[in-house]
Amino acid sequence: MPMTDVLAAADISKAVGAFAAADSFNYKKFFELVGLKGKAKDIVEKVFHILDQDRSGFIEEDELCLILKGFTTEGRALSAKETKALLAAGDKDGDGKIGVDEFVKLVAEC
Ligand SMILES: [Ca+2]
Repeated sequence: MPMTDVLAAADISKAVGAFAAADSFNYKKFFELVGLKGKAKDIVEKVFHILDQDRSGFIEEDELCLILKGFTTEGRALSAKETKALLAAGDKDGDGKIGVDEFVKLVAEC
């Protein structure tokens, strides 16, 4: 499923564009701009499953690094620092990856 089936293309473009500068990524602001803030759980879960590109049931560090590309091919890869910070924010149980429930919680924090 393309991300544009779930979120508006204009919002995705705006959100990804807002963090084009290196090390500028702010997940709270990003999830707000992309239109995920306040969305129903099933919508957030759909987004999670799109970002889980290998369908492992988790967003691992390599997928997290490419989270912006998961929204649009025009997105940049996150830096190692940004990826670690996002993982630290989302990985509530400390297993080194983000599960669907953790992702829902992370978005709800925005
Ligand atoms: Ca995965």
